[in-house]
Amino acid sequence: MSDMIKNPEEILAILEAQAMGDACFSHILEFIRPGMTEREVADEIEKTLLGFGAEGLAFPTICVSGVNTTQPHGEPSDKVIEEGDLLTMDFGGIVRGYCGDMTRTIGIGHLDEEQRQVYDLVLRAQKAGLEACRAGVSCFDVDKTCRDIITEAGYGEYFVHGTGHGVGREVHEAPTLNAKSEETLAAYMPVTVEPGIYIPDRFGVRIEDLAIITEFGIINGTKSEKELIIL
Ligand SMILES: [Mn+2]
Repeated sequence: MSDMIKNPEEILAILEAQAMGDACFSHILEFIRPGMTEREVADEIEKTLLGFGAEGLAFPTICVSGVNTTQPHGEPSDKVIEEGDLLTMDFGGIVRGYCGDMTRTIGIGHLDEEQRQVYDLVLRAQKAGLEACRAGVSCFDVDKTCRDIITEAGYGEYFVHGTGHGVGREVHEAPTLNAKSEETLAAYMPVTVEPGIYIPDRFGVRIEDLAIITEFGIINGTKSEKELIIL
């Protein structure tokens, strides 16, 4: 339990790592052009985090586009980022030993109606999940909040992973926020909220913030825009 609850020094390091992620995302929005490959963008994300002074990467950067967004843990490839693609970027740096972790999905050029609808659904679930987070709430219930919204909209079978996880020296720590969770949130636990929908052979969307639990709700360490961005 005490490992899940972080002290002020740990919380500040995590928030700093997350601020670094926000600054990186802001730079990447300026950097991305259609015609670049996933790998080029992933390399720029990693170079930017390290350039900001990250001691290392919390995990290998995920940067996937088009049909590759259907893989929640896909690796960046030489696929060219094209108009009409969704692009999912999941990344984090390490600050004073502690990990950042954020995911944003953006559109390139133009999106179709279903891509927009699924994006809005994931965003609605993600916001509801964050609102459900506070000390004393069970992790199961946070997952259920997100999962019910996605299931009621008919996409439940495509939400193929848990809602989130604790973060610390490791990017994936207790508690887990999923349908089997038995932990209860407590003040000063850092947790991610990252629902996703992955439609086979079509596209996927994931949106992830890293928040600090308090008695009254959360301190969201992730400030980046999450209304749909189309470049
Ligand atoms: Mn995560």
